[in-house]
Amino acid sequence: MRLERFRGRDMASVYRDVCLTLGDDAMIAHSRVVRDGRQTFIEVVAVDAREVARFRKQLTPAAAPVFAPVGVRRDRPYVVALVGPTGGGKTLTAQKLATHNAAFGASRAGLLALDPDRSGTFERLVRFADAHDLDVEVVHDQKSIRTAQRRLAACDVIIVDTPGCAPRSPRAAWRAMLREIKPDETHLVFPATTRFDLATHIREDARSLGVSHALLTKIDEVPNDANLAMIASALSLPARWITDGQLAGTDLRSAAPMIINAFDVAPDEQVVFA
Ligand SMILES: Nc1nc2c(ncn2[C@@H]2O[C@H](COP(=O)(O)OP(=O)(O)OP(=O)(O)O)[C@@H](O)[C@H]2O)c(=O)[nH]1
Ligand SMILES: [Mg+2]
Repeated sequence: MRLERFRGRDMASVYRDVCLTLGDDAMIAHSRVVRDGRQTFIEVVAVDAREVARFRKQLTPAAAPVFAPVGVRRDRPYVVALVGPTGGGKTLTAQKLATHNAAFGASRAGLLALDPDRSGTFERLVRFADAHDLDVEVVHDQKSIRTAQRRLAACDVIIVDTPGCAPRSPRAAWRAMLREIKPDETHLVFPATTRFDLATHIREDARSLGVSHALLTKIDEVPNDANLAMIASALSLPARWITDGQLAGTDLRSAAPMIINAFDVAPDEQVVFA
């Protein structure tokens, strides 16, 4: 979804520009008063209303935690992979998805971690899996993937956790491992605390990983909904879940109501100093 930024001396003139460019029913995602030295001006970020409508349609059906008709056995587990920037919440979200009712209900979930660097960062995940009686595999190279998949074959769903992905290290070995796994869904795990203008950049990088969904984390850490709405629109990907806390057992929710609500209350006034 294309976000456009408008600036002017007063709200009336900025709004006129918005309507001329995006039409009368343009939606204002964000507005603020900017003080630059002695000058004060109004800045508005707006979106074409038709684009918002399209975006909402994309959100609502995708939000239902449906991955296969209940009770129908697939010939192989459904695979959901989590990728995204370092420290974004992938591992904690993997734990939540494996255990939270809002994710896969009573289905049997298994965990698969890709760790070609033998970083040991997935020990927490393994301890969590052991404590919750979940199947877990940590693979260090491509040739071990098949074996891990065989061991997890009795699961209904496999959640794949990956190392933090910095946009400038595209050749990381786990990317080839992920391609080999061919996930059914790949969620870009993206903290809502990130500046929204980085979202498009990170999404571009994630495109090569075949990202199909956005999964916004750390919603509990953002003071208002404007950034959430803007990140969601900048990523412009279907979303099933969001996370809003550090407790694996509780802090996972359906994305659609949160994000739609964020759009509805997004326009907020704030004063910043340029
Ligand atoms: N407040 C809050 N903290 C979260 C949320 N999700 C994750 N965190 C915290 O964010 C930090 C990083 O979480 P991880 O799950 O380790 O992130 P990661 O993406 O796996 O990190 P790397 O594997 O190092 O890239 C931890 O302190 C988590 O508790 C959330 O929804 N809300
Ligand atoms: Mg991790």
